[in-house]
Amino acid sequence: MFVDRVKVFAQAGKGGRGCVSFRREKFVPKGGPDGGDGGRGGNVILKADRHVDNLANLFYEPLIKAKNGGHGMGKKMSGRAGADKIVKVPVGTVVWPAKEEKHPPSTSEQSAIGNRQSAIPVTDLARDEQEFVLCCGGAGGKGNVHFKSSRNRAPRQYTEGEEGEQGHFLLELRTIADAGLVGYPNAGKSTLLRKISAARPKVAAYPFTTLHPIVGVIEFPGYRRARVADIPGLIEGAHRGVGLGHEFLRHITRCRVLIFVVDVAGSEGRNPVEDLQNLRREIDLYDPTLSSRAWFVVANKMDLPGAKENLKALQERFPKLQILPTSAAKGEGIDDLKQVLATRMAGPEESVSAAI
Ligand SMILES: Nc1nc2c(ncn2[C@@H]2O[C@H](COP(=O)(O)OP(=O)(O)OP(=O)(O)O)[C@@H](O)[C@H]2O)c(=O)[nH]1
Ligand SMILES: [Mg+2]
Repeated sequence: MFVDRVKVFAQAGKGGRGCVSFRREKFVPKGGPDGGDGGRGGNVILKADRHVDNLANLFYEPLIKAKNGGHGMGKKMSGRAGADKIVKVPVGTVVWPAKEEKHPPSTSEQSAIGNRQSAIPVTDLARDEQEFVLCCGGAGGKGNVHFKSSRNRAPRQYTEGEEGEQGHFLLELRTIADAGLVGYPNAGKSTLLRKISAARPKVAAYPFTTLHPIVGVIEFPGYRRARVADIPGLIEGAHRGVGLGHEFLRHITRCRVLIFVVDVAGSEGRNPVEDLQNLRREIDLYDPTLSSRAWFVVANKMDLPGAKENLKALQERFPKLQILPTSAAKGEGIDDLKQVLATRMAGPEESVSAAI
């Protein structure tokens, strides 16, 4: 199962209680207080790991708890620290504060996650091995050694450990990629990705073959490389939830360039010019900063009848636009596409954040 959005409840460990104890030893009468401190509670830590590709582990275990600290002991011994809970998440995971709800969230709630609570993310784990302390463990309590004074030589005071931090969070994966393929179902996005990279997304003649994002890596001469994301097909009305909806556009929000793939032969009875206009509109409805992102068009299925005329119409309608004719099936125009990508990647890096 591929999970790219999940709500969790995280709770760090409580600190251990301080100890009340007195020194008892032969020949040391009234040895004084010697109760040690409690240990700190464990932290809940999120860690980005490139070997993890989605959030499915948290879907099944949406309650993340770290261990409590141990209580203090006699002879001034501190309690042990509670073990941290380290949760591995895919690189590109963005964390938001989420609405408080009864916990743990049930599986049906998971699928119908509401809006996030705030527009500012808690963290964005965009680098491999990046760590973030989501909830801090509570400090340990103080043992009675700390309460000794000239007036009170046998203190019975101690303090409890502090509670660990806790909260509800929404974790969202935003795939890390340099370029994203956007297009109607069956336009040939996955076929293209197979041609330009070693990725092997499924290709088939029915719509919505691709059900979750897949990233392919393209190697350019000189050890340069680009990551290209293939996402499920988009159709008109996606913003209303038609087809697989807008959900997957989240995975191209970090891309520097968007590649619009159209079936230029109109092999399914649609018009490529309208296809492109609809795709642009859907992108804009999802996020206007996404529609202002650098983009170009791949006119695919050039091997089919009618493609040449439609390509001309497309070029006339969008004279300033870069349009690359390809036939992914026949492997034509693939080198040009790689070349264009290499050039675009070599350009100045516009800073593209998670576009929040
Ligand atoms: N004739 C021809 N067929 C193509 C070409 N590119 C892809 N196809 C075919 O079109 C169909 C859909 O290809 P996919 O690569 O699965 O399309 P997709 O855009 O990834 O589709 P979804 O994953 O459903 O969004 C497959 O049967 C491909 O073989 C092409 O250049 N010419
Ligand atoms: Mg596909």
